[in-house]
Amino acid sequence: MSIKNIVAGAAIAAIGLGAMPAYAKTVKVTLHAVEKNVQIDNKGTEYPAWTFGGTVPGPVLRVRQGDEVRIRLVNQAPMGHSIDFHASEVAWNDEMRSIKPGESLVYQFKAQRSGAWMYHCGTAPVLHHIGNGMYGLILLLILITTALNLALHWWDRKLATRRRRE
Ligand SMILES: [Cu+2]
Repeated sequence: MSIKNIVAGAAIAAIGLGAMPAYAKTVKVTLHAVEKNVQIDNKGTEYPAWTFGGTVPGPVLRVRQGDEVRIRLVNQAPMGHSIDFHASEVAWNDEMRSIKPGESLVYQFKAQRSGAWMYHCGTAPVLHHIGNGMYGLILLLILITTALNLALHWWDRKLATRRRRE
């Protein structure tokens, strides 16, 4: 990594920190449970996946310690689904219960335990739902790791731009 990249990353992180709103906030995300064919190799092979938001894994969610997290799950699939957030401290079989096709439910918790946590569909059989694609990552960040996260986000975007040009 060159000095130019390090300086650019630090500058972007500093700008990001300066632009942050008040420390704790409410984070609202809507995820759609959908069945979708996803490509699983570079030859165009597709697999009929069960997804959060049409991708496997689901989207990376970034919240900060102290935030109130409200995830609205909209079930557009033909079977029951749910979300189990390992970052939360609520009962998976109550607040994170399964919902039927066509239903929606808000999963809500206060982000208190920093770390990188898995989220996944918790509907039985759980391993079948995870294995078919219903899992993702939620980053629960304390302030110092937020700066690191911004730098990583900048790096991700830079790599994505490079891939598009290739
Ligand atoms: Cu599921």
